[in-house]
Amino acid sequence: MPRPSLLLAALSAATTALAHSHLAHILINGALYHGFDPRPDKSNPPHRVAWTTSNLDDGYVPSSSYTHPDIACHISGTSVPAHAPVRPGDIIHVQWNGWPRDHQAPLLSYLAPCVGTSDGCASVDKAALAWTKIDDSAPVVVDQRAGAPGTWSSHVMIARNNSWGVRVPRGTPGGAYVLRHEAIALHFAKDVGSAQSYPLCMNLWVDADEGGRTGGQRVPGLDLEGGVVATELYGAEDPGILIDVFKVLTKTYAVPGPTLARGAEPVPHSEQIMSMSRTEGVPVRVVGTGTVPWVESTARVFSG
Ligand SMILES: *[C@@H]1O[C@H](CO)[C@@H](O)[C@H](O)[C@H]1NC(C)=O
Ligand SMILES: [Cu+2]
Repeated sequence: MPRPSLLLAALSAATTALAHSHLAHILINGALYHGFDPRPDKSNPPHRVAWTTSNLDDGYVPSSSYTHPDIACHISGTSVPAHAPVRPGDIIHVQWNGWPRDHQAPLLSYLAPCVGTSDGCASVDKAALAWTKIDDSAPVVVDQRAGAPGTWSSHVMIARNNSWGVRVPRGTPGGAYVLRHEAIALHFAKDVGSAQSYPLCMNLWVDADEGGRTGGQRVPGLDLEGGVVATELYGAEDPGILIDVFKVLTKTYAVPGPTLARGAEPVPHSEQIMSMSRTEGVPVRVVGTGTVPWVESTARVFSG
């Protein structure tokens, strides 16, 4: 019979494994598009818009691997043919498969255009994707007291039924994009290499003119010029990555990664809402400069 301390250790290890997460699905104007569940006993629909990954324990990419290509779209991230159609200005509700309260995390979102392919993002080279930050919504909501890690964006996400709204900027040019939504769990981040990134990649088809939404409405364009490749997003010792969240923050939390792009339109905490699914979304495949519906999914109506 194991000693109680070993039993406790085993139990907490099991809890930690369960506590990891993945993309359950995204909701756009009430239409549901499928995420990806990497656990070995799960099956995933072929028309999912989320990239396939091999983090079989629902785990993360540690900050010690920030120069490895896995930081782009999670471990062995591989694109899929389906894209969720979306218009500039729409809010994408990214719904996680739950999130543990003790994984204090900022939530960051990036867009990368898929260029030079005839199938949108399906065959894109992930190492070449240039990521532009479109959301870094105020990661810490309240000041911290010593020993208390404060309230983070992840807590707001949990309270909104594990979902986070990401607005596609109104000035986003039309075309295929990968949306990279990421939580960086900081509960062990006081040690170098121990922050935990959970990058979720999903394919989008932005239905707009070159200059974003037009039709008489003048909006600033989204500045995609400063995009950076994933392996250059973060360093293991960046101030927002190597941090003891249980100490009082003496400075404003330094959000990791590049600055927010001009034209980005993050949804503030106060406007984060829950979204209910009403229908099963019909993803599209990209063919040249246009799209065709992913027909296998059209017959099904979501009953959740
Ligand atoms: C929370 O999300 C789940 C999964 O999508 C859904 O079934 C449930 O209805 C949602 N609850 C609320 C209150 O929105
Ligand atoms: Cu975890």
